[in-house]
Amino acid sequence: MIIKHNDAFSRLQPLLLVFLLATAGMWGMAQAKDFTPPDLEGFNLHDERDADGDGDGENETRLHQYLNANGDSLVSFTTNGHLWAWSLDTRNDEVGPRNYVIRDSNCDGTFDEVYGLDDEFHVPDCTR
Ligand SMILES: [Ca+2]
Ligand SMILES: [Ca+2]
Repeated sequence: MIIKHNDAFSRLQPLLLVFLLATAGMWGMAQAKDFTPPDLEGFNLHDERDADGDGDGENETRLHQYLNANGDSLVSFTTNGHLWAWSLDTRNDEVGPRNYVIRDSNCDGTFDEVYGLDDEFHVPDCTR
């Protein structure tokens, strides 16, 4: 179980590193709406680390990973005090609506974009 969790966590890194190639036509970008942040009920903090969300070599984004008893993984993304994204990676369910990233593109507190776990997303400019 631990290996599975670590694998799920580490695979977020390439998503953060590759931002220049983010495509405007991706699934999440076409939808602008209000996505509800995940419920942390049953989840416990498992790990924290810093990551580079804009490719400049500085790890400006704090990741908090939470796990529940099923091995489902929630990760929050925080830069300069703004929590701007959540990802949910549901164990034993590699596709579909229970695996996603939601992003607040303009720091207004509303998560207005949704991505697949394999999509590219990056730190919003408003966190600077
Ligand atoms: Ca950076
Ligand atoms: Ca927003």
